[in-house]
Amino acid sequence: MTPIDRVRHPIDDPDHRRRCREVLDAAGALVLDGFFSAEAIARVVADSAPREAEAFYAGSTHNVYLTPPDPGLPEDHAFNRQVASSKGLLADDQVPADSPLRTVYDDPAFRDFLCAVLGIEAIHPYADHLSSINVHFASAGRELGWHFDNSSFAVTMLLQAPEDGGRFEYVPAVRDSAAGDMGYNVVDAVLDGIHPVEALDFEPGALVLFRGRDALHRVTPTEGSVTRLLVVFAFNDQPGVGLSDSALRTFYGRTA
Ligand SMILES: O=C(O)CCC(=O)C(=O)O
Ligand SMILES: [Fe+2]
Repeated sequence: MTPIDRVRHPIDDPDHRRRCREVLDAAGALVLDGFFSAEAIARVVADSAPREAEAFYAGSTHNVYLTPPDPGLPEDHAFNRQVASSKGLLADDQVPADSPLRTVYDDPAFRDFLCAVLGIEAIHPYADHLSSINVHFASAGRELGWHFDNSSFAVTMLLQAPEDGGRFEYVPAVRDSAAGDMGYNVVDAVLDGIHPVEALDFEPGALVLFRGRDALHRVTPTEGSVTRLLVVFAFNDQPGVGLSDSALRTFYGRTA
C-alpha cells in the first residue's frame, strides 16, 4: 500500500499534474500539503527519531556553491565566503528496507508524477548506496547554511517540525547556472543580511519540490527541544550516476 494520500493528491491525473507544474514553474517551489498519510509519517518518525545518535555531522563550513574555495580570489569574495552547516543525516543504507520512505521512492506512479511536474523524461536513483534517501536531523541550534544545490531539483518532506526556528528561507533566481552567471552581488547582499528573503511554510507530511540550483536557500537554526526531521528524496535525470568518493566522504564521512 502506498503511503501517498491519493484521494487528496491524484498524482495520475493529467490536470492535477499540469496545475502542479504551473505552480512550480511560476514560483520555483511547490508545496503539496498532506501528501504523506499521517500514519506513514508517524511510522517514519518512530523509525528515525531514536537513531539521531547514528547521524553523521560533517561539522564544517562551506561556500554557497558547495565547492572548495578558489585560492585565486580574496577570502571575502562571494565565491569564498564561508557559512556553517551543522545538521546531521542518516544515509540511504541506514533507512530500513521496509520503510514507507522506500515504498514512495520506488513507486513508479510517484516517479512519473515527478517527471511530469519537473518536465523531465525520466528519473533514476543514485548509483551509490548513500545518496538516494537521506533523513536530516537538526536539534536545537543546528542549521543548514545558505547554499545552491548541485542537483537541478530537490524533493523533500518534513517529518517533524521544531517548536520554533528551522525555517526554510530562499531567494529565487539568484544565479543562472545554465548561463554561467554566479550571482555574486546578490550572494553578498544575502550573506550581509541586507537582501529580502522569502520563507516557505510547510507542515509534516507536505511534499516540497524546489528548484535549488539557482535559488539561494537555507534552513535557520532549530529552537526548542524538538529536533527538526526531514527526508530528502534525491534522483538523477541520467541512469548510473553516483557521487564521487571524495563527495561521498564530504557529505557522509564514508564511501560505503
Ligand atoms: O531541510 C530543508 O528543508 C532543505 C534541505 C536542503 O536544502 C538540502 O538538503 O539541500
Ligand atoms: Fe538545498
